[in-house]
Amino acid sequence: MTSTENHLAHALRANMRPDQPFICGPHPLTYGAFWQGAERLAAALEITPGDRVVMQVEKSVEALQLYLATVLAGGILVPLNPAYTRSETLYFLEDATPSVFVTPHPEGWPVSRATTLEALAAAGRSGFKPVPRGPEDLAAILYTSGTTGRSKGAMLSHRALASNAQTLKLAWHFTAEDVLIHALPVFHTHGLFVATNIALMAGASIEFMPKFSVERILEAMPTATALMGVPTFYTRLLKAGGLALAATNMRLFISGSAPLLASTHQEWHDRTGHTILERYGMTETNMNSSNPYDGERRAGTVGLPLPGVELRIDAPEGEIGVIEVRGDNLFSGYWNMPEKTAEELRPDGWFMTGDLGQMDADGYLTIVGRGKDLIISGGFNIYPKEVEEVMDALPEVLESAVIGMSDEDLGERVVAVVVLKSKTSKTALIDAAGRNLARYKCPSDIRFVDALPRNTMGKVQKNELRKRLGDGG
Ligand code: MCA
Ligand code: AMP
Repeated sequence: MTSTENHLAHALRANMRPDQPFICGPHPLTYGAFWQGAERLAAALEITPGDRVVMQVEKSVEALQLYLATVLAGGILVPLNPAYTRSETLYFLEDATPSVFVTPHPEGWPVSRATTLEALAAAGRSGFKPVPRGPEDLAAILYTSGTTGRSKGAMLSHRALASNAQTLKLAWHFTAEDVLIHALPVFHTHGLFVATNIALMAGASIEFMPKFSVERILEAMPTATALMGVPTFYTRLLKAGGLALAATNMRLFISGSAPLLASTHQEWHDRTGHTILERYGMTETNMNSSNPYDGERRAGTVGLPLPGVELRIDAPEGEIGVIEVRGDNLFSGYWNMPEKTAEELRPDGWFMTGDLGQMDADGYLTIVGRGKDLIISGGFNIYPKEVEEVMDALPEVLESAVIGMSDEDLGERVVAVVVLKSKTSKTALIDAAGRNLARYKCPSDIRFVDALPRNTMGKVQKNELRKRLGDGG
């Protein structure tokens, strides 16, 4: 490619055939029509290269087109979960300072331009020429919560996104013959980049679902080839009748974003005859490791480093340590946070993930825990610190500690352990927290205690709390 091209758009369009269906199902759309729609939106954005476009909309094909429109126009996409409260959204708007904020409710935001997706589509024009962008230019900023409670914007370049999609397309054998069931949200790496970029790059089709539904996935499977999901997808599908028959002609089931229990892996194999392929990634790194397509897919492991990705454990051979990653897949730093970037991304290119891992003699990586205080509920990440700050600000609360407790459906669920200043009820506290926190971050349960267990340094002992509350620890 030459420098006159748009690096990511060029890579994603390399295999596209205009007449091939990109979206299949009840509202089909060809590749040609899909990209034309993206070009029309790109014209309507009226941005200059490097401008941020914040997208906070429900999942739709048009949302995917807005992602690509931003890329084509040389902008930087900032996707946000529509479940965020106003105060959460304001933080992102103030940090990202977008030129355009796309939202169904454009009134009353402190931004230069807020508009709906429908208004943008109506203002679209054909004949837009992609803006040239090189590999190191940014294509997206994805916010990922921080252990300090402040979300960090991971800056993702055209190079990082294009190279990871290419690696995964090859590693997982995606071709134009594939039909991928897309039931993930599109404001995270998993649904936006892993699923969408691979399908585009392979010229494959997508069975597009606005949200996860066991029934719709079972209906789609007989004419589809692949599914990408978080472990909750698989545990919920395992509860359904007719799974084995529906899955007969599928070629690939991929799981990631949270640990897949070895028992789920085994049960899936027993019920369907298929072996789930588990992989490991992060917003900052895209995908790092994957179980092999052809070789042994080992339950409880996240497989081998992907081609072009270096993985190492910061510990003596075979022991548990922090997982470090280096490669073209990596982000370019945290937006507006040079100190944070310097702490986690070293000048020699190694990024410290904060995940604790162990590598066996064959090179298979197992994630054994997290060095960072993080809860993963149904594939959504929740940083306890952020929830604790909201709980502690409530007038009835003296102090709180937020922990993840095992949950059969979501893997982990958020529980707040609270020391009260004055009398109140669990539901009143949960409702009050919900005014400032997206629902998925709100505690599903509150446990009242007289004091929080602390070590000699004064740090709350969360493992001890989990044990006391009957969750192993
Ligand atoms: C929904 N709710 C949740 C969650 N999802 N609560 C806790 N944890 C969750 N994950 C709450 C809602 O706020 C709502 O609460 C109620 O459950 C019903 O909401 P609904 O949307 O109908 O729920 P659902 O359809 O059952 O959703 C469960 C889900 C979904 C399908 C597991 O959470 C999901 O799609 N998760 C995937 C997340 C994902 O893509 N993660 C990738 C990020 P109320 O009733 O109180 O209003 S990680 C990533 O990208 C990295 C790089 C990687 O490696 O992939
Ligand atoms: P995110 O905030 O979306 O970037 O979440 C990334 C985190 O999800 C990683 O740092 C891991 O802790 C976790 N994760 C992703 N994939 C897996 C997996 N297959 N097994 C266990 N944890 C995972």
